[in-house]
Amino acid sequence: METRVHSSKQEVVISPDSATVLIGERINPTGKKLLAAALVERDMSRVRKLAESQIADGAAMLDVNVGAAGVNEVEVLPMAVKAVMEVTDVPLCIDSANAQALRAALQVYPGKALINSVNGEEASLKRVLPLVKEFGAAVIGLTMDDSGIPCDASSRLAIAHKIVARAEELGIPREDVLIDCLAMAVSADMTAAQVTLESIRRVRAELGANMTLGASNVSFGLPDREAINDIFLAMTITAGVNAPIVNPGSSHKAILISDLLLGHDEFGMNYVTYFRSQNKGA
Ligand code: THG
Repeated sequence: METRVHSSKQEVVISPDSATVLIGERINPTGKKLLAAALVERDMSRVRKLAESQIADGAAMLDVNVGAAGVNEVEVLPMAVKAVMEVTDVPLCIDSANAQALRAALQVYPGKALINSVNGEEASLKRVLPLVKEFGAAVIGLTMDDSGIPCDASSRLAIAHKIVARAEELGIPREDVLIDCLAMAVSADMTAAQVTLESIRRVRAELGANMTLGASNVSFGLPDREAINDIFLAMTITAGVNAPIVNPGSSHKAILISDLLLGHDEFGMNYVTYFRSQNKGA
C-alpha cells in the first residue's frame, strides 16, 4: 500500500515499509495570535518563516491551514500555498473544512496534493471526494461523522471503511485515502489514547490503509506536552501511523528513533545523519 504525493519537484511515498513521513503542523493559526493577525492582513511573511523553519527541523511535507476569525479562506488559502511554494519544494497537505477554499488552493498547486480532509458525513463526502477525483489528489479521511467522533474503535473503523468505499465508487484508488483515527485529549477522557491506538491497529489490520494523526491533540490541558506527544507518537507509529501531523521542532527525534527501533531506517542512516547535524560545531 503506497500513497504517492508530489509537488512540481519532489515526490513523497507513504507506505508501511518506509520511513515515517513527518507532516509539519505549524502553519495553522490555532493558538497563534500573531499568525492569525498576519493572515487577516494577508501578510505571508510568517507563513514563509514557518515553512522554512519546519523544513530545517525535518518536515517531509507541510500542512497549510489558515482557518481563523476574519480570514477569508477562499482567498487566503491559495495565497498561503503560493507563499510556502516560494520557499520550499516539499509536497503540501491542504487543510480546510471549506470545499471552496480547498478548490481555490488546489487550482494554484502544481502537483498531487494531500487534501485535509473528508469525513463520514454525507455533506463532506459529497463536497470533498469529487474534488479529490477532479484534481487527482490524495485525501485524509477522518473517522467521524454527523454524530461526532465515536467513543469506540469499531465505529471509527466502520467510518474508515465507508470513506474508502465511497472514494472507490468515484474511481479514487484506495491507496489515495489516508485514514486519521483522531487523537483526543487524554485529560478529558482517560480512555481516549487507548481507543485511538486500538482504532489504528484495526485500520492497519483490516483496511491496510496508510494513516495520519494530529498527534498533539492528545496532550491538550496537560503540563510537559512535548514529552506526552513524543511518547504517544512512538506508540501510534508502532500501531500503524506512518504520516503524523506534528511539530517537527519537538517531534522529529521521536519519529527517527521509532523508525530506527521498528526497522524502518536501514543501518540507522537517518538517525545517524540527524544526530551528526544536531552536534555540528559541538
Ligand atoms: N487531523 C488532521 N488534521 C489536523 C488535525 C488532526 N489539522 C489541524 C490539527 N489537527 C493539527 N495541527 C495542529 C496545529 C497546532 C497545534 C496542534 C495541532 C497546537 N498549537 C499550539 C497551541 O494551540 O497551543 C500553538 C503552539 C505553536 O505551535 O506555536 O498545539 O487531528 N487530519
